[in-house]
Amino acid sequence: MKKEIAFIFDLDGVIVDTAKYHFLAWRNLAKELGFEFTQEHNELLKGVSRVKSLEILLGIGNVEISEEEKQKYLIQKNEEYLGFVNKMTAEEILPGVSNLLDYLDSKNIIYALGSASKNAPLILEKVGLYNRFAALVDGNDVSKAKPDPEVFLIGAKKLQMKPENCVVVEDAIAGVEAAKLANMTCVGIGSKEVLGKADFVFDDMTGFTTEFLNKLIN
Ligand code: B16
Ligand code: MG
Repeated sequence: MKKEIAFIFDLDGVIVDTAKYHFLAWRNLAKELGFEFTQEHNELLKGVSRVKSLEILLGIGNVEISEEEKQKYLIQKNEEYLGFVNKMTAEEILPGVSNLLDYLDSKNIIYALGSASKNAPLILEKVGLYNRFAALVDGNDVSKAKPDPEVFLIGAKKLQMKPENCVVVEDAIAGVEAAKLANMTCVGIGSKEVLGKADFVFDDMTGFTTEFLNKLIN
């Protein structure tokens, strides 16, 4: 086991904002099922797996459908979502991310991805970040969704780092809980009121100043 620090990044809401594309695809599905799906409703799906997201959406609309229909709608929603993902470019990398990755590279600090998304590898490829991560853990690798710590523990293992030496960057409550259950330091991206369990909270990724990073590392 190496001693030094490593980072594990969530994807949606941290590296890129794919929530807006999830929203458009889920909203269209809700429309088809006969009810309205709002931005507020979309907040409930952040960091949540695709299958669980559909369950929440159906609950919002008070709609009951068969297992077969659920499978059909999951495919339909993902196909629409992929239509947006396929148009993504490096311009969609959130402010602060590239500077942070450059800083980590300059200090030889390794980093992994820890995302609930099964589309994570494709998204990273689209925005040109795929080759920069030392390890990827996505929705295809986990059997238990956040807030279970599995995704981050697999990430630490792949990086050959002890959990307590890992820093997770997360925008969802479930993700912050998962990081703390994994015994990792957690930086929350979003509002302090929502992500209160994180060790540090920044409004966005530009919060990673050199001063903060130097303090964290030393
Ligand atoms: P997919 P993260 C999560 O990504 C999203 O926040 C969540 O809204 C989505 O349902 C989930 O990925 C699954 O995505 O349908 O692409 O497998 O925040 O964990 O990077
Ligand atoms: Mg997220």
